[in-house]
Amino acid sequence: MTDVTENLPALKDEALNAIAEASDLSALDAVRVAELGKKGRISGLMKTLGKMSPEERQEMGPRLNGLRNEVAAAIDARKAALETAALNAKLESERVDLTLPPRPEPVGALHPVMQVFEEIAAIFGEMGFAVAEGPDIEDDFHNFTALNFPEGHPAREDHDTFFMHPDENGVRKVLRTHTSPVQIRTMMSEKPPIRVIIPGRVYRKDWDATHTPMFHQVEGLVIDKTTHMGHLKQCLTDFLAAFFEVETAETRFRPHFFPFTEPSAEMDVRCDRSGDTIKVGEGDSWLEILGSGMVHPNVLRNVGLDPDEYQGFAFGMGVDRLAMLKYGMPDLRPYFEADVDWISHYGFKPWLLPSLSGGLS
Ligand code: 2U9
Repeated sequence: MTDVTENLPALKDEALNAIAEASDLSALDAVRVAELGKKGRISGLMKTLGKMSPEERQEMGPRLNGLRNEVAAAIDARKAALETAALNAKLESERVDLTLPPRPEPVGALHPVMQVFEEIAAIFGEMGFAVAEGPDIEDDFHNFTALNFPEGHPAREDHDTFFMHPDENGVRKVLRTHTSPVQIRTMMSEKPPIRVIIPGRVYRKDWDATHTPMFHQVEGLVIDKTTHMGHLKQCLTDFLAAFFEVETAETRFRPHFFPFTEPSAEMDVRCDRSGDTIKVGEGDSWLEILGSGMVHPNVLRNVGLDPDEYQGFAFGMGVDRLAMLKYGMPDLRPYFEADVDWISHYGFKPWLLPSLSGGLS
């Protein structure tokens, strides 16, 4: 035991010197391992405590503990000093030169369809609507059955709709053909009053000059006890004036049919087509702009709402076409071509979020 006792001061000096001389974090860690690691020198001495007589242990225990703590504290202090030095060196080498000219303008921009999504959300947000979202891959119940689509409706055919391969039970999921399943999900999970809009991608087997197999919709839903067709008309008329950034818009309903609304109506907006671009809010022409109606009693029943107590309206609009109309884009195809020239011409700065007070576009 005398050996160890006599050597302890030398061992301590050696360890503290090695710590002081460690010039970086990895050298310091090597000292830590050599002294305090599992097979380290001080750890080895600690292990000898078990074999000592009680009297020896009483003396050596506190001395060895003290040594270990002192060395550990010296390592911690050196580590903090080295870390501070490393950080300072890094800050020094990474100093920002504010006199450098800015980088060239980025060519990327927000796609007009995304801009129009933001604009529509800003307008309806101001009217008290929340935004809801749901999955692109849906089941038959949410996409068709709950929405009062009869068996044998053309949209249920492979010809019009993308179906996934059947699962182990033979059940086929579907790429949603509209965002309406999200309204079903909302009505099943939230209590009226409900005011939501749903922006999203939808999929149909259409592919020609004016149709793409994936396109973008915004749908909306209001459910309470008193909302009627008059509210529907004013809500959408106000929306169109705000969207096309005109004082007032004039609209008219044309009777239509959808399985999920009764009565159903398409809405036209007064416009001027005499020049190169369509001007909303003036002129002698009408432009078909969106579809709408009062939520069908069967749809309310399907989500567990009593149609004698609750009622409301729904609407849907194609966002790709709205973007073409508002921003004078003549062709739908470049939307999906990732053409840098096109996006830098028609795109928007992503940090300029549209708002009614700050300006939509
Ligand atoms: C529920 C109840 C009713 C959503 C509606 C339309 C009318 C409509 C089209 C516009 C152009 C789709 O993109 S488009 O081809 N949509 O005309 N959509 S009412 O009605 C609903 C939705 C959900 C539960």
